[in-house]
Amino acid sequence: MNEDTIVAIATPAGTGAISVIRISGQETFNSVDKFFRGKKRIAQADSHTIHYGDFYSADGLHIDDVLVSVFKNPNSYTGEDVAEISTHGNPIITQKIINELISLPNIRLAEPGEFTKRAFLNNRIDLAKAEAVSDIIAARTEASFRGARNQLDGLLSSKVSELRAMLVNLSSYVELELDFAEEDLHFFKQDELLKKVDSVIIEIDTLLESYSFGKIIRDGVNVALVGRPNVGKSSLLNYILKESRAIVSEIPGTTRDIIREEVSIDGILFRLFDTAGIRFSEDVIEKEGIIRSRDTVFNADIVVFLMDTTQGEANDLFKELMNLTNPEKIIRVLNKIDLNRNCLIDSDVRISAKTGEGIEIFFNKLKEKAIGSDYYSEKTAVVTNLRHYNCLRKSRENLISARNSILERMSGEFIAFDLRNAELSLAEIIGEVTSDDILNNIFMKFCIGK
Ligand SMILES: Nc1nc2c(ncn2[C@@H]2O[C@H](COP(=O)(O)OP(=O)(O)OP(=O)(O)O)[C@@H](O)[C@H]2O)c(=O)[nH]1
Ligand SMILES: [Mg+2]
Repeated sequence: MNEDTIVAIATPAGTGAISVIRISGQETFNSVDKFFRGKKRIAQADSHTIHYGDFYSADGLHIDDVLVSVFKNPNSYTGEDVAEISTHGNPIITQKIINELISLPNIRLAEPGEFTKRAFLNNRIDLAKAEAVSDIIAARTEASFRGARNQLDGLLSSKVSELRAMLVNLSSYVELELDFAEEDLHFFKQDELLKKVDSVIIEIDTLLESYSFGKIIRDGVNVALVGRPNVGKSSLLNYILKESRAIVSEIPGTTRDIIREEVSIDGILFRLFDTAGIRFSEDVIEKEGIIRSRDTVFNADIVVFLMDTTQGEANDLFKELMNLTNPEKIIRVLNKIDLNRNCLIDSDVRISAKTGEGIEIFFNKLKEKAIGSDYYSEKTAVVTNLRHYNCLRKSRENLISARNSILERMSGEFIAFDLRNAELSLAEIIGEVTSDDILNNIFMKFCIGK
């Protein structure tokens, strides 16, 4: 059990209809009772009940009428005694109440993520799920919310547990065999053992592959809009945003700085970067803008190469882009088809940023590049977190090493050692083996009160 009782505001700072203050730890109910006057003492209340009453300061000032929700250990979010005080949504009130509470001994302000950290330490949730709590709060699009929900529902955790069980089973057979080495007893033939290790590797590979998709649903996709001056990059940005965000003019070289805006298309977050048109220029400011355009291309997940029906094909620029980025990332878009429908310039999609023609097809191309074919279903475990990805890679390396030991007919000790390490790397994902450093690093990124 943790020594300290912790308190924090759990709702956003500022005014609202209601604010909630959350308290967790051994002193929770006694502390609240020092200031709360209701029909009964909170310490005597049943778990999962709500109590109306008044909250007074230590020197007898009426602060607010409040509702106190009671959750007794172990059936609470943290696994400890928890109370949630609902007040009128004013920071003056919540600040006063929190100040009164932390004036008591053994009660202090919570650190970021400390409630969830306690939930993890008290085995209320595993580490992957705890991390999903922070993702679910941070999710800004439908897809990232779905990904986090999927993880909080335990899809990744149960897949990982399943693989761990397979490995534990396997290494125990190998170890058992060692015990009977002198009697030359074999539970598995070499190829059988190999097959079992391979089946785990295949499952891990599927999870590893889901990461590129998982990263996109979690963090969004960076899209660079590039091309020669005047092809309509800023017009396209404005059309997508449905607002006149960037300056558009018939003068080539209008955009100088990178303009960055976010848009959600079918639940996926796209971060659009409108850039300066790339051409030879003597203008210092424009030149700097063009350097930035190239940087943006370099860092983009998708590069939209814009051409227009009134200018040539810009083959030289296209070649340059192919050197700056993976050609797979490029979508060639022909703009201004309203001006010349019979234009013969080759492209992946033809649009008009003026009339909106072809934009839906363009969106489909964007989604296709971002997430590929939709192999993902709500019921598949998806890896969205770099830490999990690295644990899976480590586990895979250990399995490859186990595989080599089997092929080289090494002693079972080596095989068992690798299998055990592969299993431990998986255990790290759900937090069965972790260091304090890893934990602190994870929960530091949470918001206070969660
Ligand atoms: N008819 C027509 N005009 C367009 C279309 N898209 C853009 N324009 C016009 O083309 C001109 C240039 O558009 P911008 O959006 O400023 O072009 P840009 O690529 O951002 O140009 P720079 O910032 O200078 O590199 C403007 O006069 C736009 O109104 C289109 O689809 N059809
Ligand atoms: Mg522009």
